Amino acid sequence: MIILLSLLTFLTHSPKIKIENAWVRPAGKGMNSALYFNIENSNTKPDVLYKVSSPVAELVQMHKTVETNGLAEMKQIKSVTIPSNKTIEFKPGSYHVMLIKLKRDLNVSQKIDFVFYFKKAGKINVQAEVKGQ
Ligand SMILES: [Cu+2]
Repeated sequence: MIILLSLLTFLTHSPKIKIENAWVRPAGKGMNSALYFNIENSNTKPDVLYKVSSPVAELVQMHKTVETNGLAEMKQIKSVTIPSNKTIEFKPGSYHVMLIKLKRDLNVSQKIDFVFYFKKAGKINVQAEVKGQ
């Protein structure tokens, strides 16, 4: 019975891709902001995040901050591969999702909706909280 129940639990919620600790920097309308989170892939195969969308910004891009000659620079990236059984962190100074030209103010403690697009897992809805640093 216990084995059967565990199996059912495993089959019904096998969240292969989990997005956790999603947060957004507060910023005013017309400004830019950034979204940070962790992606955990508990699949046996890698998956690829290739797009993030949100109704709050005119443009949403994936970026990576890289250091060239001691200067931090942001580069747009087309996709991020999440290896099997690994967690990738989107955090300040590294990968982030750039929210360009906000359509509204993002105030602390508001919840903002995003859609993440993965090659294998498909669309995943994510809610991120606006947090002061
Ligand atoms: Cu950026």
